[in-house]
Order: sequence, then C-alpha cells, then structure tokens
Amino acid sequence: MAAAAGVAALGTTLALAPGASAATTLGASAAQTGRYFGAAVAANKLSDATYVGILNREFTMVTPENEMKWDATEPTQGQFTYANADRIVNHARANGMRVRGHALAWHSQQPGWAQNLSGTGLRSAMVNHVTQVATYYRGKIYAWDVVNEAFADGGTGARRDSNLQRTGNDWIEAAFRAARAADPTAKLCYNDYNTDGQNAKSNAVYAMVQDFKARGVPIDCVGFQSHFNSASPVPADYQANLQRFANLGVDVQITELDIEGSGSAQADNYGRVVRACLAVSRCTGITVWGIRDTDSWRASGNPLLFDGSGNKKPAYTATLDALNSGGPTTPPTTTPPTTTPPTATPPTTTPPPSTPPPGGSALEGGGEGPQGRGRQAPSVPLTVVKSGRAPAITKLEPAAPDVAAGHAETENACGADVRPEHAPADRGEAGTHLGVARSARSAEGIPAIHGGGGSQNGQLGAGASTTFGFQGTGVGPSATPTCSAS
Ligand code: G2I
Repeated sequence: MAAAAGVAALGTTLALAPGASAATTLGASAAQTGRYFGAAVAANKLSDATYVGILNREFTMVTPENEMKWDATEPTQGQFTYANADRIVNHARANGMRVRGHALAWHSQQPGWAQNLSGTGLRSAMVNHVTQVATYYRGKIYAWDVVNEAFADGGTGARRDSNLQRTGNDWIEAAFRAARAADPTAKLCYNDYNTDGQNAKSNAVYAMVQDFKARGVPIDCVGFQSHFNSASPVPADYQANLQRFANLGVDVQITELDIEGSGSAQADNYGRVVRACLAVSRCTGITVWGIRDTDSWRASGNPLLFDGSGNKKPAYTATLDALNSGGPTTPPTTTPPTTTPPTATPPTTTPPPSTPPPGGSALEGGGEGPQGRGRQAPSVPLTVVKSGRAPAITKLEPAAPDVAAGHAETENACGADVRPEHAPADRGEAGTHLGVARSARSAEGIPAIHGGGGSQNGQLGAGASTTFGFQGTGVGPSATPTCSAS
C-alpha cells in the first residue's frame, strides 16, 4: 500500500513500482490513481453482516440509495428527519469512507406535500429543502447530486416536465446556488441517466453545464448514472462523452453503475466502463448501484459485482483488473473551480493557505479527507511559493486541522519529512530518506499524512509542485490540510 500510495502521489500514469503487488480490493485499486470506488447503500441493510463485510472491505465511497431523498428527509414540510441517512453517513465515516449525497432536488420521490405545491410555494420549498439538508450535512459530503434527472428522454433535448420545471427554467441554478451557499465544501453535481453517450439528452446537459460555467453558476461535476443492459448498452462513445464534459472544467463521475447480464459478457462491459473512467483524468470515481445482485433495484437482471451470497462475480474480477491496469491520476480535488464565490462563511475546518514568511518559503494547497483503514485520499496539489533568497524546501509540515491526539501515521512526502502537526512528537517516526516512502504507525484515531511524490532529490524549487494526501487507519473528519515549508 505504501508503495502504491507513493506511486499515485506522483501524479503520473500509474505503473506499479517494481516488486509492488496489485491492490486486491476495489477501493484500494481505485485509490492507486486517486479515485474512489463506491456503492449505493441502504440503511436497512447495515445489520446484514455479509453486506457490511463487503462494504467495509471493498468500498471507499457511499451513496445513500434512498435515505437522503426529499420524501425521506422532509416528510412533513419544515420537519426534517435524518435518522436513516445519518446511519449511513456515520457508518461511512466510522469506516473511512466518504459520502456522495443523493439527491437534493428531483421530480421523483417527493413527499406528498411537495407534490401538491406549485409556483413560488414549490420554488421556495425546494430552495429551503436544499439549504436545510446541505447545511445539516455540511462538511460531511464529498459531492452532492444537487439536481437529478431534469432532462427529458428522446430526441428533443428538452427539460423534463415536472412540478419543479414548471416553477421556471432557472430552478436548476437556484438549487445549485442554494447548495453552494449551504455547503461550500461539497462538490456540486448534476446527475442523469441516458446521458452516457452523445445524444440529444446529453447534448442538452452539456449545453447547460457550458452555460453554467460561462455565467458562474456553481457546478463542479456531472454524474453519469450508467444503468446498462442489452437495450441500453455501454455506448461506443462513452469515454469520449465523459471527456467532452470534463473539458468543460467539471469533474465527471460514474454514479449509479449497474450492467445486467452474466459471465464474461457482463465482465467485459464492466471492464470497458472502468477503463473509460480511468482514461479521463477528471473522472474521479465510480459508484455501483448496490452491492449484491439481490440488493439491486433491478435484482432480476443480476447487474452487480457480487452474487446474492456475496461471492465475487467475473464482473468483479474484470473491474478489479481494469482498476489495477491504471490510468492517469485524477487532478486536484480541492476548491471548486471558476464558480461564484460561496456566499456562506467557509467552515472553520478550512484553514487559509500558509503564507510565505519574509524571505522564506511556503506551500499553498489543500485537499480533503478523511480516509481511513488503509485508504488513500485523492492527492492534494501543493505549489512551492518562495520569496527572497529562500533556500530550497527540504522539510514539509502538513497540518490536518482535525487531527486528534493519539495517532500518527507518517510517511515522508515531497521528498522530505512529513508529520501531522498535532501528532505527539513521540508517536510515529517521520521518514528521513528523501523520496522514499516510509511509514510508522501508532495508535488509532485520525487520518494521517501520506506522501511520496515530489522530486527524488529531496528538494522542491520555487514554483515546483508536488502532492500529498491522507492515508489513515482510523476515523477522520473532513479535513483540509495545509502545508508550511522551510
Ligand atoms: O431507479 C434507479 C435509480 C435511478 N437514478 C436515481 C436513483 O435514485 C434511482 O434509485 C432508485 C432506488 O434504487 C430504488 O430503491 O430509486 C427508486 C425510486 O425511484 C427506489 O425505489 C424505491 C421504491 O420505488 C419504493 O417503493 C421504495 O419504498 O425504493 C423505496 C425504498 O426502498
């Protein structure tokens, strides 16, 4: 793992280091290129030991399958219920997984009271719902599906007719603006199906994203649900379609993957999907829509990676092999780019970038946690800022703001010493050999710093950049690391 992490942090095409063995779980293999591998999870299955065993072993991201939807979280107007969603979020965080929130505004699975609203009453209820839910989960969500399935099927490229659409064409951007204001730390996604290849529907979504980017409407990612079967196969231009969206300046994510079928045909299709994502540097992760075939919303199609008994299917092996075949690492996953500034106060867990002391050096950058139990977070970009006659940087001190006492796992990163700022000095032993991944682990409890990227000569010159991320063995809150350098 340490070797793999070090390779991933280099920010280059993955090639396993000599002697390194391939990762053996979906999450670890995806992490080698800075990606996540997630699953949709149902709260009522968290008492199923087989289910939870697979979840905890294989996955690094969780999407509540139904528990964050409008009917679940606001069954009565103005009264919010988070118990089931919290069970999933708490389970994820306690086991080092991140969470994709799904979904804030959608024509389906609305509570009855919302279905009966229209006009300004519905618009303000929708905006309030987005605000309340995103605020409640602020800092705990990697990405929100802010708006789900707002475009019509067929060749028109039109918006889907719905009560939300009838409140005015700007309902989507109103939802995104409300989400950004409520949680500036979450990536904000538009999510849809039948948009996986280039067609009238995906063209319409593309035009919307392009327009949002041009006008500064906050959008950071597009989710491609990717529900496939013989009637709706993996499109030949799947990768090209992901890429053209990425080229707009948004991340792309495969958000609800399932592929009906069996045996090698199903396995081949899973491999194709994974390779397409890995070929697109801004494809930041893949989520399958359930764990075992029997957990699926369309169980009769056996569309998932594990059979009803929890055994790995050929589709699992193809997925793992494709993940291990590598691809470009994902790009920075830090501050959402080129969108309107958040209107809400940033969370207190986000420290400002360090500033260079007079005549000294500093690193600017940040990223997000947490990770746990051997998982690796996306690498974090750091750029060396130097002023005056500062010497080359030989020491980095990442500080994870939420790091709790009692645990340290350190590896040298950027070719230098790295130690969580708040780790007790007598815990963990920072690496001393520049450019060599070393680690030392002590007690449980927090995410820790890993590294391994950067120059091999142990120095970073002015303007040079490197990456680091989190790798931990415990439970960590969302955290934005900063670096100081000397
Ligand atoms: O339909 C597949 C997915 C398409 N994209 C959006 C996703 O949110 C959607 O997920 C599915 C869930 O997997 C199903 O579990 O959304 C369905 C509803 O549109 C979910 O089904 C519902 C049933 O219709 C309800 O009867 C049931 O009470 O699940 C509910 C909770 O089990």
